[in-house]
Amino acid sequence: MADFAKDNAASTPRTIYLKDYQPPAYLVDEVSLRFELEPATTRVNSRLVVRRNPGAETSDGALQLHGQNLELAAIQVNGAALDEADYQLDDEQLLLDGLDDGAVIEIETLIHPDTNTALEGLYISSDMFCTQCEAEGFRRITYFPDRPDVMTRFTTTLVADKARYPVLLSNGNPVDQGEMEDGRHWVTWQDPFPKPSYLFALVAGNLYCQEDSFRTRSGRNVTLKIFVEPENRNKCDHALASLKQAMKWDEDTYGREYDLDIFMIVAVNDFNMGAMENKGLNIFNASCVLASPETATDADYYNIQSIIGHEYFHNWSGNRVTCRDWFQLSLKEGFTVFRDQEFSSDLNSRPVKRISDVNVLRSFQFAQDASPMAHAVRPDAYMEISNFYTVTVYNKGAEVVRMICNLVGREGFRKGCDLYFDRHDGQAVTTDDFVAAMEAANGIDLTQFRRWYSQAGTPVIGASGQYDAQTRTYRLTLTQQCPPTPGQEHKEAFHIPVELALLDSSGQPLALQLEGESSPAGNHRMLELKQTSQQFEFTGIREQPVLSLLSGFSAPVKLQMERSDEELAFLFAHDPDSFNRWNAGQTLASQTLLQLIEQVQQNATLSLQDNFVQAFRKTLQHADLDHALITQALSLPSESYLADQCASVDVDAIHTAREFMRKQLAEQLYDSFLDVYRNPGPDKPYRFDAASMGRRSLRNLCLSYLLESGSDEARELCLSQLQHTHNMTDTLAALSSLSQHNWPERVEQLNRFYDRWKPDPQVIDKWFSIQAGSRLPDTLQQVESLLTHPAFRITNPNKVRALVGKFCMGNQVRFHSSDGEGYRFLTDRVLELDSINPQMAARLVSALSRWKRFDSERQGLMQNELQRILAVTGLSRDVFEIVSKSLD
Ligand code: 0A1
Ligand code: ZN
Repeated sequence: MADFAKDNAASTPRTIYLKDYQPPAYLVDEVSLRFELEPATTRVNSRLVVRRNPGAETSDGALQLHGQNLELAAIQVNGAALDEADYQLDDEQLLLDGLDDGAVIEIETLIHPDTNTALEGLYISSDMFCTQCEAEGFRRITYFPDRPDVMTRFTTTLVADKARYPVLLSNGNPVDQGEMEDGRHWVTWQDPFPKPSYLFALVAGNLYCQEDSFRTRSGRNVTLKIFVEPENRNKCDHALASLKQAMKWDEDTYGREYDLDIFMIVAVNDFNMGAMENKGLNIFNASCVLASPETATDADYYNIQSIIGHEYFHNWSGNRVTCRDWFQLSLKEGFTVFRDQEFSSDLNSRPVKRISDVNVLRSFQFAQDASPMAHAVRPDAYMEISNFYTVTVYNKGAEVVRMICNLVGREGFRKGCDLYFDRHDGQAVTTDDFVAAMEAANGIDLTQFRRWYSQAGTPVIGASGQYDAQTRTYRLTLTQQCPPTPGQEHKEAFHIPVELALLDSSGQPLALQLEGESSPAGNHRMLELKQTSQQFEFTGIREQPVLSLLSGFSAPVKLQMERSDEELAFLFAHDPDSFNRWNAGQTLASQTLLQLIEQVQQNATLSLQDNFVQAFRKTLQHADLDHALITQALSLPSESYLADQCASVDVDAIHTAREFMRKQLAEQLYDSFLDVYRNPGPDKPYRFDAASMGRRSLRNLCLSYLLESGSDEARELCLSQLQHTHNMTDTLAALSSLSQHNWPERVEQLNRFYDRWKPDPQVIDKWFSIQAGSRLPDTLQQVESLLTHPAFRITNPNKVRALVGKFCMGNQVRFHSSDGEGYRFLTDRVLELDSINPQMAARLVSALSRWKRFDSERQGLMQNELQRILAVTGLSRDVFEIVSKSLD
C-alpha cells in the first residue's frame, strides 16, 4: 500500500520553473481508452493519435509520456510491438524518440485501484470506482502527455461487473453500450470537446440517480443528473436547485451557456478537496453536495451552493479556456472563485458574503503571505504542484480579478471577459492573456497591475488626511510598501484601486471633487494608487470629514492608519458602506483586544471600557440592520487574526484576553442577548434563505454569549434548543457552544448526538470537529482517543480534516500548548499519513510553517518536529517541499 501512495523522493526533489516552460513536442488529437475495471487490477488500454506540434521549439523532440506507479504491459507504435530497447522508461516518464510526424501509439497498463490511498488517479471509495486527475493524476492511469496544454478528444469505454457496478460514467455523451456473457457490461462515452487529461473522469458503482433538466436560453434541453449512494437519495434537492441557479446565472451575467447535452455530478466519500470540474462529470466530496435540513447546517447549504456554482462555472473558466501550465493555475481558479463569490452575492446578501470572504483572506491568505510558503498568485517555481492549491492562488487570485473589475467597472469587465472567451475558446493560455483581453477590451494599460500576479506578499497602505477649514480642502496622503517574501527581497509598487468616501458628522457621504476637476462627481471614488506615496486633494469640503477608506475592501491590503476609538465607533455606527462599518467594529475590537493582551502580559487587572460595550449594545439592538450583519459585527476577531496583529504571538495571552472580552460582553449585555434570543423565536420549517439564515445566526450567536455568563438559565436554554430543534444549524450551534464548557451535560449531549447520527458520516465529521475545537484543557487527550474511535478512519480525508485538521489549524490555544504535545501529535499524524495520502499530510504539516512567529521555546519545539520529519527517508515530494521551505 505504502509503495503505491508514495513518491519516492530518495534525493531532493527537483524544482520546476516557469521560465523553463516549453511547448510539447507532440500533440494528441484523439485518445481512445478502455478500462476493464477490477478493484485489485484494472487493465487500461489506450490508443493515442499523435502529431508533431507545429508550435514546438524544435522539430525533432521526443514524445514524452508521463507515467507514475504504472505497470507497462505492452506498447505498440503504428501496429508494431516495441521492446525495451525502443523506448526510455523511468519511474516518471516514457520517452519515444525518432517517431514520424504522425503516429498511433497503443499502450496497455495495469493499475491497482484498491490500494490507491493517495486518492489521485483511479481509486475506490465506498465500493465505487472514481478518479481524480487534477493536477497530475492521469499519469497514474496510463502513459500520456499529462500537461494541460495538450488538449485531446477522448473516447472512453468502461467494462465492469454489471451487478456490482450498474452505473458506468465518463465525460461527454454515452454513445454505445452492451452486455457480455460473463456478467460484465460496458458503456462507451465520447467527449466532443478537446480537453487536457486533468479533466478526464470515470465513475463506476451502484448509484442512485436524481434527474432534472435545464433549458438553456437558446432553447437546448440539458439533462442534469446527480448520482449518490442509495442511502443519500433524499439529500440531492439543494444541489440540483443550486446547479440550475448557477446555469441561469452564468447565462444572465456572462452570457455563457452550457455546451453538452448532459451534466452529471457524483458524490464520493473519499476525496482530497471539495470538488472537481471534470468535463460534464463533476466529482464532489459528499460533504460539498449532500444536504437535508436535519443533517446540514446553513453554512453547509451556503457552501454547497457556492461550490456547485464554482465547479459549474469552470466549464467556461477552466475547461473551454484552460491553463497553459500549472503556474497559471490562478487563471482558472482566481477567476472562478471570483465568479462563485459574485454568484453567492447575487443570490444571498452581498455584504455578508464580502465580509466572510475578507475574513478568509485575512485569517489565512495574509498569514500565508507572511510565511515561508509565501508565493505569488502566479508562482514561478514549485516542487509539487499539489502544494499550490492555496488560498493565495484561489482567494488572492480572486481578489486580483476583483481589482480589475474595480478598475474597469462592471461593463468593462464583461467586455473583457467576452473578448477573453472569444479569443481563447479551446486554448490553453496564461494569466497574461487574461489581462491582455481586459486591456484590449477597455483600452487601458495594466502593465504595472501585472505585478499582482508576480509579486508575493501583502502590501501595507498608510493613510493620513489633513483638513484645511479655510480652503475647504482635504488632502489625503496614501503610501504603500510590501514586506519581503522568500526570494523577493525588494518589491516594486503595486497598482492599487482604493475606494473611498468622506463622511460628514451625521455619517452622510460628501460630494467629491478632486483638485483639477470642474465639478463634484458622485460621493465615492475609486482612487488609483500607483506610486509609493501619492497625494489626493479634495476641494469644496465643507466640514472636517471622517474618512471611509477601502470601501468593500477594494484591494487585498493591510491598512495602517491612526484611528481613535471614537472615530471607529462613529464609523461602526454610521458608515454607509456595510463592509467598512463592520470593519470599523473589527478594528475597534482588535485595538481593544491588543490592549487587553498587553494587560494580560503585564499581569494587570483586566478591564473593558464602557464605550466599547455600549457600541456593541447599540449594534445588537439596531432595528434596521440585517440580522446576519449584526452577527458578523458582534463576532470578535479570531485568535489567529489577532496573532497576525502581534509582533510575536503569545497564544495564551491572546486566548485569555479574548475570553475575558467575551465574558464581559456576556455579562454586561446579558439582558439584550436574552431579548434577541427569545424574539423572534425559533422558526420552522427550515428554509434556506438569507433572512432565515440571518435570524438563526444571530440567535445562535446570542446563545453562545449567554453561555459565557455561566448562568443556569443560559444552560437550560441551550439544552432546550438541543432537545427541540429539528434543523442541524440550531442543533450544532447549541452543541458546539456547550462543548466549550466543562459541564456534566456536555458529555451526555455529545454521546446522545453520536447515537442519533452514527449512520451519517457527514454528521459524524461535525461531531469530531466540535470536540477537536473545544477550548477545554484536555482537548488533545480527547482528540488522541478519538483517533481510535470506530467512526474514525485515517484514510478518509474528511475525517482527518474534521479531527486532526480542526485541532491543529482551528484550535490555536490547544495546538500551541507550551509543552509541545500538540506539535508532537501533529508530527506523528503527518508521518503516519505521508505514506497513505501525501496531499493530506502536506496540508497538515503547514500548521508548523510559521514557527518563527512564536516565542523561543515554541520555536524550538516546532523546529524540532520539522526536523524530525525531514530526517525520515522516502518522504513524499509534497511533505518534503513544505517542511524544507519552512526550515529554510
Ligand atoms: N479544480 C478543483 C480543485 C481540485 C484540485 C485538485 C484536486 O486534487 C488534487 C481536486 C480538486 C476546484 O477548483 O474545484
Ligand atoms: Zn476551481
